[in-house]
Amino acid sequence: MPTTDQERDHLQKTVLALGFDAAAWVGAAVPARDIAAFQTWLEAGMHAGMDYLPRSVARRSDLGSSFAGTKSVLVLMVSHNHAEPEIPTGGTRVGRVARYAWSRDYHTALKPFLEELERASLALGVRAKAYVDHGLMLERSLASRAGLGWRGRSSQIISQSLGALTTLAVLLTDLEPPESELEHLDRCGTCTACVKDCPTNAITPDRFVDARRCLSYYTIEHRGSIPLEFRASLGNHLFGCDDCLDVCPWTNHAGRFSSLLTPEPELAHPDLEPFFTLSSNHFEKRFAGTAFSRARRKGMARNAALVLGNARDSSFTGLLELGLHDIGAEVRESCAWALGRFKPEIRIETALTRALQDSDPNVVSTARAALNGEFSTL
Ligand code: B12
Repeated sequence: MPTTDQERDHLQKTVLALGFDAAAWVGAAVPARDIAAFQTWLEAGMHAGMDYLPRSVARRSDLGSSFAGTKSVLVLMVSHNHAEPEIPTGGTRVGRVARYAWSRDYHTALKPFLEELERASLALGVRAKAYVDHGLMLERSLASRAGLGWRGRSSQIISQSLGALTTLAVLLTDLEPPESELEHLDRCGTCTACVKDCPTNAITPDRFVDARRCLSYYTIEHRGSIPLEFRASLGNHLFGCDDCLDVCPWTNHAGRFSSLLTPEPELAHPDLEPFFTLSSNHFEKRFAGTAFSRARRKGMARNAALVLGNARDSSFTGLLELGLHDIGAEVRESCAWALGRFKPEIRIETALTRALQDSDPNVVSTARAALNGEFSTL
């Protein structure tokens, strides 16, 4: 009969053999400190419009509610610190995409490997269930207590060897937990690079990210228009934001690792035009299994409009004029804002004047402000 130590060791080796970049064990008990931190964040309203989060406190505080009988967790880490794929030729490719989204959606890409791990557990007589993000748990709390890294000022788990650009997954098991926990030492020191580099000052002094100010939140999770105050700071961020992770010195120290995720040029440097021209159905088909499907067609077109407005290249105005006829009010409104960033030309003024007849009052007020030159100096 193998001992629990041997079983844990075997599964940890299986994970690395499958291609994950790091893995470590931790007990299933969630510390009161971390539940309290989560609640403080929620009570301050920092979850913005992610209403599913406050509803999940009880589930996140007890791993047994996700998988009955959980005693220990194998926390897995995968690097997405990939080399940048080449920009494909043709199209309008001026938007920046967060690196985790350069590959097929990690939720689906990692699934077969996680299923293999579940089978390997079963073969040992260990009951186990794997999750990546979908399980309701405080994944960063598990990762730092497992010793995979520390929670940096950006609130991201930073690994000394892999850096800050990583994805987490977990395997919940009924194996006895390791006797001691070795929470990783904080190695941020006096560095505040991420705090200073955040384009919207979303990182608070007590190491929370306020989603109400975070570009990652706005470009991925938020529905409807993006608040005016963040649009110029959005720059060329089309989907997600890695600014606080790119600037982290530990990212620069990290080597490139074997990865289960493969970047694709068309995801790293997408053509923005299809976001305006595809129907929602065609968008869903074309981008199925990618992270973009989370923002949906309207969210991607909204983000693209703001990126084009910030780029201020007159060859993009045709797409923005097209977007003024979009079925999504947030897309039309964002296009009106974006056109207001350009030098006033007759064609743009005519298009914006027509938008004054829009059925949506936000589109009308943004078109009016654009015609008044309110966005040209931002
Ligand atoms: C909601 C969410 C978001 C929100 C809010 C982000 C945030 N910082 O809270 C938004 C949409 C903004 C977001 C953005 C991103 N996200 Co996100 N997100 C999540 C999600 C679903 C929940 C996070 C959460 O509970 N936040 C609430 C805060 C309070 O919790 P926390 O930061 O995790 O901290 C807990 C513990 O670390 C612990 N703790 C331990 N020590 C200490 C010390 C102190 C002082 C405190 C306060 C707490 C604390 O207590 C906290 C509460 O339990 C997780 C997946 C999951 N199920 O956990 C992914 C997750 C955190 N995201 C992830 C990623 C990759 C990103 C992005 C990089 C994507 C991108 N490129 O655009 C950005 C990074 C932005 C950033 N700097 O955080 C990864 C992080 C991997 C890693 N290595 O850390 C996760 C784990 C998903 C995954 N499975 O890989 N995300």
